Amino acid sequence: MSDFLFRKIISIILSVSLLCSLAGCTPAGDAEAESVVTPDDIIVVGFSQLGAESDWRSANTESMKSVFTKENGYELIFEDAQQKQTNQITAIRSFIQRDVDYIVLAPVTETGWDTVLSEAKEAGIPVIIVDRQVEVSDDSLFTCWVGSDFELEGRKVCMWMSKYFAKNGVNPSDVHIVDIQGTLGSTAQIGRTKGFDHMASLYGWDVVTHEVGDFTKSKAKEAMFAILRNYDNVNVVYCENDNEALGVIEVLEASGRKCGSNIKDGETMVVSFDGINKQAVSSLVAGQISCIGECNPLHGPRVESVIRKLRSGQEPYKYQYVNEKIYTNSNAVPSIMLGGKEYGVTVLNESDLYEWPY
Ligand code: GYE
Repeated sequence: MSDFLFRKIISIILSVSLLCSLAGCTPAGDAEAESVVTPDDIIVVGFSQLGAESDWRSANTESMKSVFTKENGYELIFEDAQQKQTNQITAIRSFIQRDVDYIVLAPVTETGWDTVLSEAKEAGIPVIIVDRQVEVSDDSLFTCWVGSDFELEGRKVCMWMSKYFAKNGVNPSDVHIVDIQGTLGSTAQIGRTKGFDHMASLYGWDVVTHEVGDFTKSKAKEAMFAILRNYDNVNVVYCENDNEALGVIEVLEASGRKCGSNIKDGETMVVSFDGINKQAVSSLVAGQISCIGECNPLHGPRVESVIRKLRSGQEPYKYQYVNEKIYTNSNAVPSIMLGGKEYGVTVLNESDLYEWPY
């Protein structure tokens, strides 16, 4: 190569590098040096979330999204099914097509999962179930489940009510209670209704009716309107989540009733589950809601710990239950005993609202 040509090539390379550094780009050679995490290191997680029907659901989604980030070494593919199982099945099939490393499923209802989970198993992709459970013919179709004991939640809230009534001289036969149920067929609804039916029968309460509230404020309002049109003796409303409780309170107060714990003096007691919605927790502190069974939505870290265990060759527990509290505004019932275990009751007040974690 002539000396002139060599100098020409060098000057072209130098000017391209200069232009690149001015424009902020780096020549291919440097790009490798800058990328600390290679695509092979990224763990791809497909998450099928059932919807966005409640504050609990939003907190659950946020918990997952805040854990499965690029900074933590993940790529999260998030699909919101808008309460439709068919959308969840489609999402799982797309995860299989994309050959993700893990599938996380928050199932809208318990049944109808065998086929698509068999396809995931066939593809060798572990499936982690969160929140509600799946009813399948072969439990090897999912690796493990993380969530709440919903029947225990229901029994705890009912036992709190029973002790509260006893403390305040209310006869069980004077309790005329309705159940505003969550999404029919979901584990949370099945468990909370089962806990309610068992304890109400045990205590001898008058169960006036069950109506579907679908875990939403609007549906719960419709249900409460229908109940007030058809019955005039209801004095306790068991809501299967906070969003329902807020709708129920609106309807009760619009009909001239006072929501509170003193049913002997004509108030209507409202109890609920979750403890996420700030307005609901404020209503508890104000006395409109008498008791909330905590339902913890923060499953992101729990799911990540399962994935870490699987990647280190450990086998996670098949069913992982979270511990949960009972919230109230009164120290009349400091604790309850269920199945030989004592559960403390947490009394909330104004100051707790300022640091409420959701
Ligand atoms: O209680 C409710 C949500 O499955 C535990 O679903 C969850 C329930 C929760 O819509 O707010």
